[in-house]
Amino acid sequence: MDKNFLWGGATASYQCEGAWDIDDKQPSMWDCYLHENNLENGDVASDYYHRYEEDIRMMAEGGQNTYRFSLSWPRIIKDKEGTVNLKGIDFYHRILDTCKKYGIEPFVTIYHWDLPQYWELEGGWLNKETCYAFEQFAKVCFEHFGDKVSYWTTFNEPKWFIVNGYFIGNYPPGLQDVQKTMYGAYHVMYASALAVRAFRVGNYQGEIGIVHSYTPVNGVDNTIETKIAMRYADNYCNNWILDTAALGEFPIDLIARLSEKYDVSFMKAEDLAVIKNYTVDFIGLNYYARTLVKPYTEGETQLVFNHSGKKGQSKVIIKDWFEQVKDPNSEYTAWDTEIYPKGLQDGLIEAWERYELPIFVTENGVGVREDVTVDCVQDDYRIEFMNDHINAIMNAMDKGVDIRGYYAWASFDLYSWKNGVEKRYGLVAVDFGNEQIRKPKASYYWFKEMIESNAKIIKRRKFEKE
Ligand code: BGP
Repeated sequence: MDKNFLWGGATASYQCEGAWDIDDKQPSMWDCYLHENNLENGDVASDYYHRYEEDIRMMAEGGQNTYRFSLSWPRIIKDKEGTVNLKGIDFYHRILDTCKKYGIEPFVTIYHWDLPQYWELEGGWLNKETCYAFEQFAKVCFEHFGDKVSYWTTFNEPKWFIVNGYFIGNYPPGLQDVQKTMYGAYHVMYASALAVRAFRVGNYQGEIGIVHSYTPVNGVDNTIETKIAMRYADNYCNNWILDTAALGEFPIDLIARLSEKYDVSFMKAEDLAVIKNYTVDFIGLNYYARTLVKPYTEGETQLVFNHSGKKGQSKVIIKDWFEQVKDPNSEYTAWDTEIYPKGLQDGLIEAWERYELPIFVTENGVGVREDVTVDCVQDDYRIEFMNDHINAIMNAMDKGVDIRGYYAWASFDLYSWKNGVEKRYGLVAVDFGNEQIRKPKASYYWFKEMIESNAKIIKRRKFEKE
């Protein structure tokens, strides 16, 4: 493991690459879903496919020493038979070589949601065949890029794409079905363990983890009812990913509860043995906000997601389990995301106590509408946000948590899924309407200075310990 703390930014293939049908890339489920529903899409996105050199150079010039990005499965594998697309392989070699040229440590996500449509047509994550296809895809990645990559993660945010795709219905394939959510969740966690197994068997260099959309759970009070609601929420939000990937076991009380109403016979002993035997080396935590809950009171399950950027629309009530509430003392973004840095500090400590694995903060950032026609976007709110969250990380490190890196979401402006491009996260502004011109924001310069000073602080701390 590299001794130096990693400071950088993150992106995902679908959100930045564009070039959606170039060089034999096949359509992903997101291409098809957005095209069919006539929604804003990532056909061009940040045109990173053609501009990656400039983007990676700017990372290095911004003092960053690492970059987290994902590999597009439909760019690398052409069909269900597993035919490798060498043009796709070449593209990622160019990325990795550019990282090397600029002294940037690559941190590679194997799957960030862009399932090939040819697998979606077979049922996608509802079909166990997809798990084995993912395993093959992971092997292709290890074989081709293994010499150039030391940090791998299997999946980005299983909770987010499974719950949104099969339970809430706001992401492809747009279903609202608990039983199917359970199949999808199970298959993804099984597929992750299969990839870890392939990594171990192949004896590749480096380490492998998983990235989770971490929302540590708080309760509105200390009553027993609230504690029970918190456990339900934690199982729903966090435990089925982290317990399973890190400890090798699905939370038993979650499975018991689900089995009262749903079929769990698809959970096979031989799959569970793979999950138990092939746990991760580290966990990646994406942190945007916590989940604040109260006990369930009445009514049907309600899951409303705010993609409009008009405040006050989101709602999460899971019948008989818990209700998510807002903290009247907190600030919220236009997309209803609470700004709560303390949640990161508490969550890091909790995750460390539970799993005792090294942690990377693999995403952290704030999405805002911004005018990027100016010379330099003065994003003080982003600076404050990052400053407070990095402080939270430092505090957790002071309490002994083994944290090894921080990735701002995002390295540069990109396509924000159902929110389009108006919800901006980048350290670098991208003027999508004006030849994709790149201009660093104030936060980019701030981050550079922060890295310089904190790199010194972290080195000193290490020195003092030794
Ligand atoms: C995470 C995803 C990213 C990114 C980010 C911001 O869940 O890993 O892909 O999009 O959240 O979310 P959004 O773009 O929906 O605001």
